[in-house]
Amino acid sequence: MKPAHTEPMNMFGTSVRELSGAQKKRAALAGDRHRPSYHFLPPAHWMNDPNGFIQWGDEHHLFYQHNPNEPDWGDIHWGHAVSKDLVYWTDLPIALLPTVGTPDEGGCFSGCAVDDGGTPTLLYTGFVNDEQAQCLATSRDQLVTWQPDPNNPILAGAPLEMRAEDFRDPFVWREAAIWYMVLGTGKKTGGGAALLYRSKDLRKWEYLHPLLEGRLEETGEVWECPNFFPLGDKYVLIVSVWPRAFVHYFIGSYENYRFTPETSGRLDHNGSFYAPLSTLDHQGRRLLVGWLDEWRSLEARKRAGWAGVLSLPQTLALTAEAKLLVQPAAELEVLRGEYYTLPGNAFTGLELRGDALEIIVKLKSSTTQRYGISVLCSPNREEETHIYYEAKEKRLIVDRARASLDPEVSREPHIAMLELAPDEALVLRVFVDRSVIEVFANNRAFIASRVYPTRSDSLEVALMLDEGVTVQSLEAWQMKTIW
Ligand code: DQQ
Repeated sequence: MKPAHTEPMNMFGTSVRELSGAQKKRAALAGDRHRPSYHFLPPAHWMNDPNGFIQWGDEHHLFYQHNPNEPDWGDIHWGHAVSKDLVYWTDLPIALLPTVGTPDEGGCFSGCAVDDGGTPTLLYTGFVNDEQAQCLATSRDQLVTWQPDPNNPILAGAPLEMRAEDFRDPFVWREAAIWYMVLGTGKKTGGGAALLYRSKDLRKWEYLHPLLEGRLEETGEVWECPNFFPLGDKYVLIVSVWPRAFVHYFIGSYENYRFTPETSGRLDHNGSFYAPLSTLDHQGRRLLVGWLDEWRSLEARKRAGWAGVLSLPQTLALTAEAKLLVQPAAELEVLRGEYYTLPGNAFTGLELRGDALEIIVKLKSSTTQRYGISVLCSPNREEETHIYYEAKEKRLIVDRARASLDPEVSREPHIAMLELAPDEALVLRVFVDRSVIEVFANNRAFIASRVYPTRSDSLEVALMLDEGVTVQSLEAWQMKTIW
């Protein structure tokens, strides 16, 4: 059950912060069989990147790129929601909106939130006439309403060798008394770059140098939404590669304000996870959330009335080999409802059905090339989504070729690289939430995907087992709704 929020009530008996209009919009869309039931998404219309993710007091604040009038990108505002546990969210009023005659007239693009000596402060990119410049806003009422700084933009103009039209997405942190910021951009000669700045007051910024520059053929044209933070005894830089392609990370050392990557990899190869944003919570955990885009046409989105979902919150850590360890946040376990497990080892078939499930399955193969699990299957198997490991190619796949009878939705497979040791079992932790599939494999590979089954009975779960595969364990839960 949704925990009661203890918030001040107004004379109408509703929370002074919560928007009753938002609840009505949510109620109107609740019957949509593709609308996720335990993932965060806006009351209606469009969301893209998460923004300003911060724990403030005992609450987590989440902002997001939001078009409040259409299920399509455009007229970008900052939507806002709050949660005590990263699971149940309450809508708050829109935090930032494009304002005519100011540097964010064309949209309030991505950014972050910081605690400036007790003052909640947002740093974001304002967009006007193809120019991008950095802006700031503060709140005087505990993060409910936000006032853009009268001196916006606080930073305009990219360094000469960088693309001024791609100069965005501030990510800010503090070292001793000084603030540091990375911005995403691209070099005029080609290749993405993350630029390092510093400031004493968050308002006057000095450019230091590129924190890292990428090679066009390896990591694309422009880097968006950079994140830079310590993890274990290393530092991590995460960038989203534009034109929207993949999410790349670098792990390395950081000394004298220079970052030297030692390893790198993809957080998402070609899937639905994009523009992730991290934050450090009060327990010292590095949390990460990303945007899960749609894979259907504008017409389909208009019929639905909404588009875009937030990923489940993840925690990041480093493996012994200095690789990224990606796990769903432990808080999500409160959503587990009715429990299912295999009756012993005598495996005969699954009686597990549902479109809001968490499944943990451990499979061991001696010979088989492909093995895994299928979800959202119709009884006659004309719709089915396969999630499997390909031993030879050393990769994990969400295979959408038969996920939907709708001819208009995307069927491309989503892929993550995964190399299992010779005697290592495949451990899949799969979250199914209507049109969302999130897969965590062996704590080190992650895929987010979207599927749109058409049949109301596409609810079955089946194992993909050939000779030589044993099921070491299978546990599953029906997941409770958060809305
Ligand atoms: N989306 C935002 C930009 C960001 C991009 C605009 C990434 O700030 O670079 O909505 O999806």
